Amino acid sequence: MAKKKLNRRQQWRVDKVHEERTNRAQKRERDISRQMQAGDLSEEQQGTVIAHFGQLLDIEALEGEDKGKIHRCHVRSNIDSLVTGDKVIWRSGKDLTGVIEARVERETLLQRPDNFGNLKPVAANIDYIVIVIAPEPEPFQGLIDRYIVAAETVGIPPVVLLNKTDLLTDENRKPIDEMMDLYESLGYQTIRASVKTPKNENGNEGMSELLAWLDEHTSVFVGQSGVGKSSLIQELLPEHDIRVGDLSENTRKGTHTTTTAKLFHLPSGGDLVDSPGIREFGLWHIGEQELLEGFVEFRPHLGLCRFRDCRHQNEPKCAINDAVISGEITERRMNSYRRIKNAIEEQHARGLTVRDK
Ligand SMILES: Nc1nc2c(ncn2[C@@H]2O[C@H](COP(=O)(O)OP(=O)(O)OP(=O)(O)O)[C@@H](O)[C@H]2O)c(=O)[nH]1
Ligand SMILES: [Mg+2]
Ligand SMILES: [Zn+2]
Repeated sequence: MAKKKLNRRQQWRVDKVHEERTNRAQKRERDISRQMQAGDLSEEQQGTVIAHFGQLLDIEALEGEDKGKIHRCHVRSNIDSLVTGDKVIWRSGKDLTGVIEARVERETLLQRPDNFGNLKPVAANIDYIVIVIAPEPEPFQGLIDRYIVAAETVGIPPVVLLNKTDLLTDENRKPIDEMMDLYESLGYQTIRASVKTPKNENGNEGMSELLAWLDEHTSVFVGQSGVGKSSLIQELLPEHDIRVGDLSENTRKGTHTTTTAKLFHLPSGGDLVDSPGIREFGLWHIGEQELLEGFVEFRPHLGLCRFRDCRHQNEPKCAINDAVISGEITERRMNSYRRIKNAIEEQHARGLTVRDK
C-alpha cells in the first residue's frame, strides 16, 4: 500500500506531536536528575513490573525496607517497552515513586501484533498460558488454536481452562465437552472450574485443582472478554478488590472490563497475571513453519510430503492430508490450521507486516 503524502498542515501537526513528546521525555529526565542530585533516590535495586499505566509503571520492591511495597515509577527514555512480569533495576523515590533504570533479560515473552502491525508484549517471564473459555460468551476454537500456536512458538505450555461450568446445559454441554476432549487428547492440561457453584470444603468447583496448577509458577490468564478471568483471580484472592463486569445484555459478550495486565501473588508462592480480554489474536508475526509446528499433532508428519514445497492443500502424497484421512489429525484442527493460514496470507497481501518494537 502506497503511503499518501501528508499535506503541510498534517505534517505540521505530526511534527508538533513529536516535539511535545520529546519535550516531555526531556522534562522527565531533568526531574529524575534533580531527584538524584537531591539524594531522593535510593541505590539501584531489583523489582517486578506489576502493572503498566501509559508512561508510568507499578514496580514492586523485591528487596530492602520497602520489600513488597508498590511504587509508581517513571522509566528512563532509553529503555524499550516494558511489560507486566518484567524484572527491572530501579531506584525508589519519595512517596512510593521511583525510576526504572534497566530491564533484566527476559526468560519468556508472550506477544501479539496490534491492529497497526506493532508487535506488543502481553506478559514476560511466564511459565503457563492459561486460556480461559466459558459456555458464555461462546468459545471459538480458532481463538484457542491461535493462543496455542503462540504459546507453542514461544515455548510456554498452554492450559485450557473451562470456567462457568455452572452454565453447562443439555444444549451446550456436548460441543464444549468435545472441545475440551480434543485438547486433552492432544496432550494439553485442561481444567474445569466455576466461581458460581455451591462451595464445598475445597471452595468452588475446580479451584483446588487450579490452585495446585498455579502453585510456584507464573501464569497469565488470557481469553475473550467476559469469560471470567478476573472473577477466577478474585475467587483465589478474596482479600483483593478486582473489577469484574457483567456481559452485555444484548450480545451476551464481555464488556472489556480489565484494561491493563496486572500481576498478583498467590499465598502459596505462585504469581498470576490477569490480562484484558481480546476479540482476536493476530498471528501475522508467525512464520509458515512455526504455524505448522504450533499444531503439535502435525509435527510427526512434517517434512514427509512428496513435494518439498507442499502447501498441504490438494497435492498428491501430502503427509498432512494423509494423516487427516487416517484420523491422526482431526478435521477440526486441519480446518482451523487452514483458516489461520488464510488469515495470515490475507494480512500479508494487504501489505500488513509486523514491526518488532
Ligand atoms: N455463571 C457464572 N458466571 C461467572 C463465572 N465467572 C465469572 N462469571 C461472570 O462473568 C462476567 C464476566 O466476568 P469477568 O471476570 O469480568 O470476565 P473477564 O474475563 O475478566 O473479562 P474482561 O476483563 O473484560 O476480559 C461477570 O458477570 C461474572 O460474574 C462463573 O463461574 N459462573
Ligand atoms: Mg477481567
Ligand atoms: Zn503436504
